[in-house]
Amino acid sequence: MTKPNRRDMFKVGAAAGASMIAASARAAGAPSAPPADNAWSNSLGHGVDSRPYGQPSRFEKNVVRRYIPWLSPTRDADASFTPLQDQPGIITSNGLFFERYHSGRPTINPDQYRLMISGLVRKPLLLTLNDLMRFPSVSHIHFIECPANGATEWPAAQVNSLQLTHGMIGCSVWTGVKLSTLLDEVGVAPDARWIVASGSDGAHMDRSLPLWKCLDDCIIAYGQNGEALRPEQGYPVRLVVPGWQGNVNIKWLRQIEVSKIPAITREETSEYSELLPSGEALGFTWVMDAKSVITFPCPEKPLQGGPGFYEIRGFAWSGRGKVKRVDVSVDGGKTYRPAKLDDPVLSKCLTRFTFPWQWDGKPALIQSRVTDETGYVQPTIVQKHKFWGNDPIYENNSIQTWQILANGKVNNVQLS
Ligand SMILES: Nc1nc2c(c(=O)[nH]1)N[C@H]1C(S)=C(S)[C@@H](COP(=O)(O)O)O[C@H]1N2
Ligand SMILES: [Mo]
Repeated sequence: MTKPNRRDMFKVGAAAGASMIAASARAAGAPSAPPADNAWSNSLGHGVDSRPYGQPSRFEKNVVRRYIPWLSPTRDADASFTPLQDQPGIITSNGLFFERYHSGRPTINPDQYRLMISGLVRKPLLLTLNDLMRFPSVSHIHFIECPANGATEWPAAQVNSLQLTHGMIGCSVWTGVKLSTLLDEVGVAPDARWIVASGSDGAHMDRSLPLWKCLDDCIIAYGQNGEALRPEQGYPVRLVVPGWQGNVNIKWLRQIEVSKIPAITREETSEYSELLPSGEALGFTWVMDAKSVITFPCPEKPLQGGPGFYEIRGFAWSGRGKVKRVDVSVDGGKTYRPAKLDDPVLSKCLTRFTFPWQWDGKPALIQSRVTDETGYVQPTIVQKHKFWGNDPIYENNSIQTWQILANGKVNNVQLS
């Protein structure tokens, strides 16, 4: 192999750089001097005692969770959405992680917090938060997605916003104790097959989970992205069930009961089962199937600066494991080319992808399509409708189409 000389590399870099710079940046011309001093360069800044708990720049004040006013009659039984259009990497900031409450967010004093592990066990436990923290711990990055993410988009493209069509997902570093460690400690009876996890909010939300999943990768989490769980996410303790529907990730966790059979609650049978066109109903749907979405450009982030180079960016994820590949189409799904996956690519975790695009300034239909490590390929909405019918609520993981207009604006559209 011949070694490229420095001058050649510089030339290649310069050529590639020039072609990548958008028209607006070129218009500014070659620099003749460094940027002028502004007020912030001519005075002392704020001291280290001015903000014991940090805040985003005040210029980022529009980057907030949002909700859809018509989705629910009350805010304490509602959802707010993560602003994915402003999330640069795979980690969702704690203050921006979507919220889903069935009866509002309780305020729990950690000194009074107790977690009970009971049922078909040799030695039931009642743990304080400190007791819990003494167990061997793990720290893993996983997404949590509500299966109602994208619900408004089942019948048609209804909401012109990435945040509101895809924002019921967040991805965090969850730190805590593996549920298997605690189940080991209490000694599960040989005939036990299920657990019921319940929360201490007003809804006392509870969910049944098969024991095998609990012994596999579930975490009783108290840490989130370098600090304690936020109250929104279940402070002081939540259950994290990697890759499975958001609703089983019980927040404000107060009890794990081991049993032989699942406790069928009203919600599990009426809300989280799906009636299929065949007349049959899917009872337990747990795993979040693979999904991807382009986060730039999107309705909130149009193309600014005319034709030229743009990096298409997005996220892909799968509840069944790792993302294997992402393909991007700029012609409404007629042809696809592979996107680049950004490290790290982790199991049941957001994966970032990028795709270089020379936009010719003409209208375009852009899409991303993920394939996960099991070989599952993200379906189109037409394929989804065939199996699920036209008006389900949950599990809309269909390919998203963004329509780029000649002026750079972006619309949410559905192709039939
Ligand atoms: N105790 C309790 N746990 C709960 C809920 C709740 O209302 N109460 N909502 C569930 C639902 S439906 C989802 S999608 C996730 C949302 O997690 P997040 O609010 O941290 O985003 O929490 C789940 N855990
Ligand atoms: Mo949910």
